[in-house]
Amino acid sequence: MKIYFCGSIRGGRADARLYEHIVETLGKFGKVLTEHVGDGQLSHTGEESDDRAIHDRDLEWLRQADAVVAEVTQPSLGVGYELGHAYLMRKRTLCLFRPSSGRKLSAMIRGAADGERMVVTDYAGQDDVDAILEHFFPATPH
Ligand code: 6K6
Repeated sequence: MKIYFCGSIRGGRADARLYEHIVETLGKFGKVLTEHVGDGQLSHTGEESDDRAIHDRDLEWLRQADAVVAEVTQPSLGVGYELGHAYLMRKRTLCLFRPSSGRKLSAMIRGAADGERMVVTDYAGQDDVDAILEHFFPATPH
């Protein structure tokens, strides 16, 4: 199972520690292709790198992914762009949103959810992540 994780980078790194926790937990369910998004040391400017190379590499990883998980509380153009692509690629997608942030999730994300292929889950924080992921990822036979 290849998992593409999305979280804000240039949109702001306030939730970076939470992303780190989600990426770590996702490791139980498969290979996370975008581990750098959960790097707590990464600043909002991202590493010095070529933007086109980042874009093209990320879209290629997205194509390869079996599932997409996004933390969508911190608004990010890049995450929204990735989710639009994931939707058109018909990827199984889980969006995690924290209403306690005081924000309201974009209608273009919540309105895309069908509860099956595209799931939006409201949650309180880090302690809920494990149970939500257990529920989203079907148990794999050993
Ligand atoms: C290299 C290592 C860490 O960061 C970098 C350079 N920047 C990016 N590298 C990889 N993916 C990126 C980078 N910047 C944005 N993305 C993708 O867009 C990630 O997959 C995130 O889910 C999303 C964040 O978008 P912004 O608009 O918040 O930056």
